[in-house]
Amino acid sequence: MGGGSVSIDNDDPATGDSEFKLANAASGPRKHADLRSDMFSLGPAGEPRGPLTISFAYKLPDKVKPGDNIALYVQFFDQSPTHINLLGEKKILVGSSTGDSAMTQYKTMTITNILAPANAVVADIWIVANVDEPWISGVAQFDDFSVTAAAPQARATIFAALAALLIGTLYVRQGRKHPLPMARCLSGSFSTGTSRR
Ligand SMILES: [Ca+2]
Repeated sequence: MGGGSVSIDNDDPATGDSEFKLANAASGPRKHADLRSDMFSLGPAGEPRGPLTISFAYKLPDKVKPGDNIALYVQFFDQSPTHINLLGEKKILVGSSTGDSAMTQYKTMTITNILAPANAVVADIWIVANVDEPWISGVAQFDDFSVTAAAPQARATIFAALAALLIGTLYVRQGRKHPLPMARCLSGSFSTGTSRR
């Protein structure tokens, strides 16, 4: 962070005892603030995956200037013992893009159908004020983040049907069975449920 500020505060949570707070009120390349979650697992690369849903609560209590937005990125990475590479990201804007200003209550934002790159194994959420998108509209509060991934129902069903055909073929040819691939599901969340004081 630079110029702006980042904190976990206890004064105005959406739920629980605390909330994340970013603030930046001055323009210029050195004036910004950002907050990044821990990385969370997406499950093994190459496995069938359902689309992700991200949900969070936000409140922009100050007057939001035209064109100002806080940018949230869901970032997808591959990972090995020697490297970690950004493979893709989903960008979400709140602020003038969502028509919010001088909010007196939190709103919940839910984004569905986010597709992770096939080779991604971990992801994080990066919340940014005044880097790619201008933000000199003061405080932005966030709480109650969650990321879920549905089991890949439709694809799993098709895959299972194909696998059954293949197994039938193999059974005829080789006289033995192969195990069915298992559909995977993940879920994770992070929030500021506990006071740090
Ligand atoms: Ca909270």
